Amino acid sequence: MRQTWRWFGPDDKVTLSDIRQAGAAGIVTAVHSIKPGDLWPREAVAGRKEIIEDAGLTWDVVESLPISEAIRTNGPETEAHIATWIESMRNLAAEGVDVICYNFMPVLDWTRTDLAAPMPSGARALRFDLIDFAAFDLHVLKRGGADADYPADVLEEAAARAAGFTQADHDRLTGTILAGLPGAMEHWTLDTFRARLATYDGISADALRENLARFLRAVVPVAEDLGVRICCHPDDPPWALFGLPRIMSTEADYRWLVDVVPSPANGITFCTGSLGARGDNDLPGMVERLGEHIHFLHLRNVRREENRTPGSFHEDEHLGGSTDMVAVIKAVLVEQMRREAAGRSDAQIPMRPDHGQEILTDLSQETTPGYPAIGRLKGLAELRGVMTALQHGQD
Ligand code: DNO
Repeated sequence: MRQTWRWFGPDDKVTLSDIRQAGAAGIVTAVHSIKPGDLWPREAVAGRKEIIEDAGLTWDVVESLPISEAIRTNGPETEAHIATWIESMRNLAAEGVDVICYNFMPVLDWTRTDLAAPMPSGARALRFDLIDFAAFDLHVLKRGGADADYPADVLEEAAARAAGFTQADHDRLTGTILAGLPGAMEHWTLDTFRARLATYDGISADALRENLARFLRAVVPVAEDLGVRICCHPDDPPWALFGLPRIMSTEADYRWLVDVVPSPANGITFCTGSLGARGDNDLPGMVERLGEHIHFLHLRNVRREENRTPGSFHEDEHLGGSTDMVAVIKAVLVEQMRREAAGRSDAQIPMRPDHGQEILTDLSQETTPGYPAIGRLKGLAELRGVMTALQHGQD
């Protein structure tokens, strides 16, 4: 596996030098200042690449080249935005950046209810609490029809919790859910968020799937010509939120993705943290069955706090949590051997330690939620240890 690290650009408090010291060889980044739908000019890509290479690293993966809401909803600007996305992809390919991650989550990217949940060790972790989330949806946002989306016991607990909410609780939850996380394309207020939700009225999961298929039919043939591999990130968490359709949550969803436009260019960002929040996703099995399509790996572990979907979970240590990380890594190594035997040039799959708990000096430093230096360094070191041990004596 190629060890990479997500870097948020020159303003990131975790520097390229820090990243080299952590032992990563590759960088995962984006030109974050350009908004979805706009072009990534070749000079912007080249400039970013130069900074990375000057630090002795390589730019291995784009995360993310964002998909505009117009493309997701098949709005009037769809065709123009798809054409621009393809142009940006050409500019990336011209600079030698050939793995591009994207996602197809409507409105919100990843979602948590707590950015600093205390762990017994003293660490702090990201957490999704289903009751807080439902309390927000039902009693703060007051979304029409929301009560049909939760079982009776969740409705009851959420009502009790919301009854005890102070204004500060409202504000904290609103900030965390609607504006707290990197990757979010826009920062919402309750009103702007309600208006955006309404743009999905009448867009079923099937309609959203068709919008993704339209995008793929246009993009994948060009990607294939350019030697670029695009890879869709799963929904996080992997189920419908706020009544919005979500279509990249399960093995069946990914099977659909790779079959709808079959091509070596059309693949998967396999995020163990996102997919692992569902107990019915068999992660090592998914790597075995879908492995040839995996172009990028996010390795992270969540601890499911209850045995239901949707449910509460928190981000555990990389080798802790509910997912058998060693089994996942073993399955990836088998896939890499298959690729080597087949002579594939992408035998080494880029991986990054995804997220990390805040520990040690992270606790006194303001970093991007989920992306502290030391927690990720520890995650990468543990994952590297597993890879090294499993490969020992095999070369
Ligand atoms: C969170 C991330 C997401 C992800 C994008 C991919 O840490 O995994 O923001 O980068 O959804 O497009």
